Amino acid sequence: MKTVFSELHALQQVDTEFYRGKWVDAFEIPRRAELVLDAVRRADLGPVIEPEHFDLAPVLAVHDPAFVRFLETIWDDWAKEVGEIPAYPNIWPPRRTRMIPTVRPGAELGRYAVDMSSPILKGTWQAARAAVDCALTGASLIEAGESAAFALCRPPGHHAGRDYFGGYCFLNNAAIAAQWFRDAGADRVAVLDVDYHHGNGTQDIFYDRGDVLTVSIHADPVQDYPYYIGFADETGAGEGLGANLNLPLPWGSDFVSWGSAMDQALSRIRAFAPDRLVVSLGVDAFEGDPISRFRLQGADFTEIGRRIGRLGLPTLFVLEGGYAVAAIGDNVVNVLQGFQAA
Ligand code: OKP
Ligand code: ZN
Repeated sequence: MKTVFSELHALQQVDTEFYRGKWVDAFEIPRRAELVLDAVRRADLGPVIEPEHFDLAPVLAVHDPAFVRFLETIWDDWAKEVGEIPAYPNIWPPRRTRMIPTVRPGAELGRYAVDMSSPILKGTWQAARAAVDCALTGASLIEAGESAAFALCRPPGHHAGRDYFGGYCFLNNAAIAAQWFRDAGADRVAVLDVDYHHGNGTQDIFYDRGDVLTVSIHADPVQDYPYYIGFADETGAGEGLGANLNLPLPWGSDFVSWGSAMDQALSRIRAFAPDRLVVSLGVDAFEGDPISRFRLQGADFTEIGRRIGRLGLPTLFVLEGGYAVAAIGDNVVNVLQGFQAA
């Protein structure tokens, strides 16, 4: 299968992040993408191609226009007022706040950010757009007849909602691709999120829709990020009732429990009978991940790929998290090779 990759990911680069009350070495670093790319090349998975450039229409098909405009312009506004340093929120609107228009950059940041993990830099918009281009180029390969593609996206996307960003994510690459499949003629699309963290942004975007099934296997939000969403009783709303499946698991889960959650996920997807599958491929369920607490082994990722492959669906893999830099490449490639061997 082809891998779609853009060097522009490196424009999103910080040395530190605020973690448990301290500034520590950043986890979401450019090296992650470089190591995944190296592993793809070493494994001879297939050609690595540059993305085509897409206009904003597919982004605006899932994200709020004012939010998109904010992402596009906030760096300039911030840099003018504060200087060329990473833009972080330090104030948030409390509950019951009237969402009147905000003007000053600090107010804008708090309005759209859900946490402090995703600073806006000079190149953030360009990097986020390039990640979307990778996802959409992968989707268009599938539309052109390929059975699968790998969008090596960075920054990741699954925590970005209709009008918010956070968790290292700015634009929701997987959701944008899923909607693009719909607009290209697919009647039903499923998104399977295997990242350790709940795909809250993707859930948010499709929550009231019955045409896009969202399924996520993740750490129990009682214990881990994103804390406020991702519970099993969130099953969708309105037309989307029954089209969201959350499978939270406790810290320490290994592939015995993870694998049986996956079987539930897969049988739901089979019953939904989608025309296309988007996989939010985070590999931070790995035992050695520095910010996660599941216990998947390298070989388990091969089995994940194999089970996804047995669905027999045209499948777009979109990279999300995974922070054990020594293993991230192998874990991602294991999924893709498992898929191909299915
Ligand atoms: C992004 B992705 C946990 C701190 C979490 C943000 C995590 C974002 C993960 N104590 N900080 O889903 O891998
Ligand atoms: Zn994650």
